[in-house]
Amino acid sequence: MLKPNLRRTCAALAAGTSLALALTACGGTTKKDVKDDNASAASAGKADPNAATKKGLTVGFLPKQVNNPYFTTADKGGEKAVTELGSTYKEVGPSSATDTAGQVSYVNTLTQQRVNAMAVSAQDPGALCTALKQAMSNGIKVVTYDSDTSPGCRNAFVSQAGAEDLGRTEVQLLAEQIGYKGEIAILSAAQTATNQNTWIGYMKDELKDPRYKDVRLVKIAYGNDDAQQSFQQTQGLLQEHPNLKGIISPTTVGIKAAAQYLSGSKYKGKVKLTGLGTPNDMRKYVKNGTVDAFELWDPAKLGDLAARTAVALASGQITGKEGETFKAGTTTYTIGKDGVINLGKPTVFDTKNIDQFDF
Ligand code: RAM
Repeated sequence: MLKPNLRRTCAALAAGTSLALALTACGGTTKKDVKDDNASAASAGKADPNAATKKGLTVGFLPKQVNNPYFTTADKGGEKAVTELGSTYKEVGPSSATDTAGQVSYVNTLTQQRVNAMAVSAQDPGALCTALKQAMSNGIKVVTYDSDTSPGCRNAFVSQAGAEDLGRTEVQLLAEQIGYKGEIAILSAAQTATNQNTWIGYMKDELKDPRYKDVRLVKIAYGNDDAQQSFQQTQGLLQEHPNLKGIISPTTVGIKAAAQYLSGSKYKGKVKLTGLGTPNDMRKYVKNGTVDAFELWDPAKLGDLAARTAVALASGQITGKEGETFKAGTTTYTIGKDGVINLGKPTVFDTKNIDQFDF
């Protein structure tokens, strides 16, 4: 934490001079700082679970991508919670999920605007680190949600569901659908996305189990959370691997584009597709027989928890250390290893239950 007069100097620098100069002058960009990215960023201060929830704060949300319906729903959940808690919500962010430089400059903008806390879904685990550390050294609380950076670059990570659970269950869902036999592929988001890469790691591990001995992962393609690129990548997968039996797409943009392609092709119902999608995007493809089952958590609840975590950090009720607890709405959450807070379990959607969901 910077001394108050240094904080003022930093604020003046950030407001009046080039941001690069301000950032260098205010620390957070040295090699030494970046070195312990794996240590938790939980501040040395002690949490006071009984501290009052502060009002009048400003909480900035910075999703991977602003025009992605998944983030629209998640951030609306965040906005509702921030407003309910008596603080001000704002959202900034790039329109492409591969605009890492854009995300860095949005972190710097929020820092310059002196928000009290920010909730960030990282496009890339490393690229944002220096800017996030800069924010934290200016007293801003940093929560990652949906897609993490390194533990040392934020105070806490609000995870949508256990990463291991998500990776393994997607393989289980697809393997069941293809009768545990045949070639499969993954259609992911950006090649640098922390969340997708973590899930893919667990998918590969799950595939090592002997019950998948006849299932072969032939390719991981990247559609960059762009509808057109994901559509073309699906087409390319089928051309390159005519015997493909199934695709896992752990991204709401990817699974929708893949479903759209399959549904209008000779592969409809023959090449199985599962992964992470929103019920509203996927309803049509479940009903027309393109998709049997897929999964997701409720993005609005993720945004809600990210907002409540940000406010709890800014109020001093938690610091992000393992074992601390705090109340978000009616639920009490315990902070786990490396400052990770888990929202809960994902829901599997199929013809039987999809009409009960509207997001
Ligand atoms: C996309 C994004 C997001 C991911 C979901 C499942 O919208 O890549 O990060 O969590 O899919």
